[in-house]
Amino acid sequence: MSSNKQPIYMEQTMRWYGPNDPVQLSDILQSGATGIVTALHQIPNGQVWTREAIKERKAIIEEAGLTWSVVESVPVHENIKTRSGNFEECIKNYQESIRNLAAEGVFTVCYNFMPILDWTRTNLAYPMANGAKALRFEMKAIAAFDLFILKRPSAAADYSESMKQKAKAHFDTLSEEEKNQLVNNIIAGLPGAEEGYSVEDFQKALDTFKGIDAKKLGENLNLFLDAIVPVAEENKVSVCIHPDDPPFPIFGLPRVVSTAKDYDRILENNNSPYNGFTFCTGSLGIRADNDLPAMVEKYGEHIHFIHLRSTQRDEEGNFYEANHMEGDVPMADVVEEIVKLQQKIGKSLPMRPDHGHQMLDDLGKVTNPGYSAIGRLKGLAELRGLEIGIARSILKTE
Ligand code: DNO
Repeated sequence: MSSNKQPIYMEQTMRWYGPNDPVQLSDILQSGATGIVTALHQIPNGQVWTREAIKERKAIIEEAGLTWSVVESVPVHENIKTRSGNFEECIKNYQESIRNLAAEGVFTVCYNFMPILDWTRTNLAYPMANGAKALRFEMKAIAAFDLFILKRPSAAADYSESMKQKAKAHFDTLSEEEKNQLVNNIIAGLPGAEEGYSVEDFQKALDTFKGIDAKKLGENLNLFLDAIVPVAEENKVSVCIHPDDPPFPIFGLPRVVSTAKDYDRILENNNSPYNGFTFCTGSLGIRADNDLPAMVEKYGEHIHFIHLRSTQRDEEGNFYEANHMEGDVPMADVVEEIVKLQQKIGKSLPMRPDHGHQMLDDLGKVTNPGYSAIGRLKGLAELRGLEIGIARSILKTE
């Protein structure tokens, strides 16, 4: 990098849940973001995203002065994950959606391969010392739901004796209302999850994964990619898998996108430049064994989309969403690697400040958990400054 060269910065984006999102496109414009991350949430999982539907959404975004940068997500139907029922038709439809997105000029597609539940939290309003509210995942609440509400047949084997005791003690303190709230938080579907379940349906859904361990699910992911990546290549679409959130098994379900080893397996099977990752620091950062800056360095050319947020974990597997610059994620080190990567590949990568605390005026509003405006705006402002500072200092020293 020579000192008179302009640094390449990340493309700043924000997630927007579509016309029903309480955060409007005009609000996002004021945040300074230029890109939108969205999905056609109205289309049921497994069905084709038509060119008309894509075009219509794109026009709304462009009218507001923004660009549709990334799809998050084209959801992967559960039948694809279990390779049962009409999975072949679902895969064909997925291929068609990729073609249609490319035809309408949208070239980055995020997805995940988490069985049944997308991201999961137990508390959506965990109070911070300063009065803001954060999302939290608490193991004893998960265990209480699993053991005493869901009563999953093999649940007892999945928790230590001391966790079972904690879960029981916790469960006994919960009012009926709090129990319902916990059930809702865990299985009714957080924003973007697309599917929600009742307790009964949830157990039925779990049963469809009987006999599918991590090895099998990893194979099913590879088979899905065998069908998808060639279509992505043909249409110059980058497909980028989001890591598991949390990145460890829950409710006996297998996990296959939680570690660097998982990344290796995904690339070994389909080593295409169009096959890559949504690098989510908040999800990956829950595991102390994930070295995030090293992962950016190693997998950089396969990172097509970035979620920047931080989490604070403890030994027991509990975590909450910390301020973007605090918690366990070494944010400055991660951003430094991203800055270097972008100069190396000569490309700006789309990034969104992921989640944010519910704070200030947003405390009195109905918001999508994790996706209120002000907390994300604060995160974006901090990340923008961090990136500029790092890029300028690297330019000066090289
Ligand atoms: C949560 C998000 C997830 C994620 C999907 C990706 O805030 O990170 O909803 O978008 O799992 O497919």
